[in-house]
Amino acid sequence: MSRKPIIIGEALPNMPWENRPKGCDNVMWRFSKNPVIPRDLNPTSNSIFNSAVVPYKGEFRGVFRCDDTQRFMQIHTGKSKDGLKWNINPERIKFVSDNDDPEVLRWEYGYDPRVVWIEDRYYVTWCNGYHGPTIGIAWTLDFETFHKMENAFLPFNRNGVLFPRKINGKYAMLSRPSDNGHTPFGDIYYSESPDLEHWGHHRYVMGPNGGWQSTKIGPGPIPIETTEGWLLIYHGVITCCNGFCYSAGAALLDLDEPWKVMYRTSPYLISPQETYECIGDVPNVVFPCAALTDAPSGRIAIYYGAADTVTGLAFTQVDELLQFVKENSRL
Ligand code: BMA
Repeated sequence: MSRKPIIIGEALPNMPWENRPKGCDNVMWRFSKNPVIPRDLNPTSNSIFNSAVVPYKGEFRGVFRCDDTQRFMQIHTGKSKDGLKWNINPERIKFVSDNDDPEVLRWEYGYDPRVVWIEDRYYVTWCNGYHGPTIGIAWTLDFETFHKMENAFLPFNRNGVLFPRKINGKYAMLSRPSDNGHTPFGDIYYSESPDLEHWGHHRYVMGPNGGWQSTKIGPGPIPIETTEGWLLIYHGVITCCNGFCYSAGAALLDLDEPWKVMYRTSPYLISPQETYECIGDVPNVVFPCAALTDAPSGRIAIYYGAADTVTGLAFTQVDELLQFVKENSRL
């Protein structure tokens, strides 16, 4: 069946994919061989989750959240031919700085990376420890040398997610201002920058919205450009007797003014239900950080952290997802 192209992007025919299983009518479905990355892929890892994957020269590269067996939070680079079998460097990324500034190179911890190609290089953003969590940025061409740049914001902030192109001539980023702990609140904001160093023109995008997204929300993978707007997959948290529970939904943002939300899902798209999502170091967490897309077929593959322990894959089809977001929206 040929589909109308909706994703504005490249073809990626070799991306991981599995058709929706028979008898399943969910708009998003899981990979049958989840978890795709086990917690102990590296002997030095306690857990590998909340990680980012991108296409690279016909293969795949990624930046992975690997908490080590001291339970220190680190980010590691990894490579894969098929996006499924990964070779993750057992050593954390050791950054260089273009002007050798020790303050820029200072390292406390890093977690929840996102990776995006903008114009001529890959950029990594992550939650970077600098007297509290804030948004770190680095660039790389080869996933071997990573050039650390200035932090985007003051602490405390998490979930910095760059858009894949400039918007109105400026780099653009979503983020989620937070506190220094487990943050019982959280709204998504939009910021822009002429140079990826100086950020301003902050705009409110959206906040908690009841049910699975009643405590806090945060942006997930790099927004996907579609003919109908930016497709943003995001996480939402509800506080239960047992603590936080993380699910994921989607929103459609205006292409030119992405702080304007046109639709957002009232039901979740995926919530912790499989054993590997419900049992782990932090039970009941699905936390998407990356999406691969194939524009001609409209396929989307989402990498998500499960129970802060392993990495899973889920799939959806852009036309069906957009229809679901519109038909099940509550702003
Ligand atoms: C958030 C972040 C995520 C984590 C989630 C659930 O605050 O630390 O890395 O997946 O909590 O523990």
